[in-house]
Amino acid sequence: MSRLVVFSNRVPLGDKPSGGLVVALNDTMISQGGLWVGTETLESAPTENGAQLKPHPGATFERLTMGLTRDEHAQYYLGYSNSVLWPLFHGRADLLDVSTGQFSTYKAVNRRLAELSAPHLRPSDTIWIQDYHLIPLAMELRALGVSNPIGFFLHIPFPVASNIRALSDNAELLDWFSAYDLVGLQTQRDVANFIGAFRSLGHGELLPDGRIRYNNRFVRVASFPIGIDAEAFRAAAEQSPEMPEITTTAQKVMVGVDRLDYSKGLPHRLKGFQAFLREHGAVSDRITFLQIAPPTREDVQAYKDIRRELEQLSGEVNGEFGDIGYMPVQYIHRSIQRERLAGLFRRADIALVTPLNDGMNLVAKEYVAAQDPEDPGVLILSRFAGAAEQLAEGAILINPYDAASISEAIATAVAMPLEARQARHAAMWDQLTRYDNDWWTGTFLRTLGKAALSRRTSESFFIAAGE
Ligand code: ADQ
Repeated sequence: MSRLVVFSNRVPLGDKPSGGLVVALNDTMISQGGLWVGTETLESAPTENGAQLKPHPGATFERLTMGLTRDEHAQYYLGYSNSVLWPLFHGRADLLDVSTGQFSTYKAVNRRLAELSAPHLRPSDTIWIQDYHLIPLAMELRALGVSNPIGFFLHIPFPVASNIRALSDNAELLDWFSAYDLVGLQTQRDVANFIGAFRSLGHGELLPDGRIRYNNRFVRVASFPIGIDAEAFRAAAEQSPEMPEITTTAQKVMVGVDRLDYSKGLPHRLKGFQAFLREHGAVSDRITFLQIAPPTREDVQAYKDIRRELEQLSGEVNGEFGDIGYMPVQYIHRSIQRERLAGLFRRADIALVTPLNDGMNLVAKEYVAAQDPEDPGVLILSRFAGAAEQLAEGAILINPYDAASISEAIATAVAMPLEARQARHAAMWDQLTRYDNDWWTGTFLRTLGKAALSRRTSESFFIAAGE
């Protein structure tokens, strides 16, 4: 059997992995073994580049990391990855923060990672590269003669062509993607954007079999919505301890859990709750809205701004509607353990998930998985989350830009009868268990195997035909 080699910016080094990508792949690596390669920012030698990969023994699979200097961390990770690609791919070209050196460092880090990893690869390996930090990696590996099947999965949305035009070097982006055998995206919407970008920016040709031909390279693109281990999350929720945080006089608890990121629509969420309290507060049961939002990427200005805005808004809502013994918004600014998170989800009557743009949104899936099927809570979900393609039948879909839409959804959720809640939950549970984490990895890797075979056949045909 072929060995699986995963590349991602971060490799799980502690015992408890966190973050959607790492959680999803960690289970696969534990069950089938393999090699996981990533980066790590060096603390001790800030001016030295890592000259070789560092092994991290102690897991059931092999782990190797490449050290990044402080400067590389600033230019490659905080810079090009998170101040250019992240806002651009989330449709926020207005937040692009381009500065000199980012683009060349981003490419240089990818090149060095390819050079240091190539000697560790075997001819029969299947290579799976993850997310926007490492888009050029396949092209760099190919340049070193690596001809293994190489797949890529993008965890965030794929942007429309007009947004890609905001990248000065957008032609290179298409070159990078075309070095893969298979590009996996979260949704059908992303696949349409990907094909559109190749057609309008790069004169790519869509072949009848669904592949894109671009500069005589062949890349297959398809959607593989990332899943969770729903049964395991449900079991964790059943066994989870009580949640002291939600001891409250309110009769209903509504929850939100997100990294503190501008793509998650957190201010919109609070404005929607504020609209609900203004419209329905007097007649409805008291609701506490518990928002857990640990900070991330705090060195990036846009993240400092969103934190300030959110603190101000929650103070405003509490000032307007708070009472002795009742605080409408509880805003917790830290991470909590997955087991406790599962218990919190199960206890919450409503989840409010309002991203302005999101690849998938695993919190929405985890909330559904954690529910008691006999007495489930209600999911309110933005139509801009990738998860909305799968969960439309069971969730209340909202437009996060419209506070009245959120307010009405909360009112509907509060009043929803048991039977309707059960039926909606059953529809979503069916999707979660059908398209779970094993489905995601298994389907992607099978499709990659076939795509690599057909690429070899087509490319040798074009070489033979002298094209
Ligand atoms: P994220 O943007 O990080 O992921 P999400 O899909 O919601 O968003 O995954 C976050 C993960 O972190 C979830 O498993 C959640 O439980 C956990 N988490 C969040 N806040 C937490 C907290 N306060 N304490 C503990 N755990 C917390 C990116 C993309 C998404 C895509 C995933 C996976 O942006 O669109 O769904 O990758 O592909």
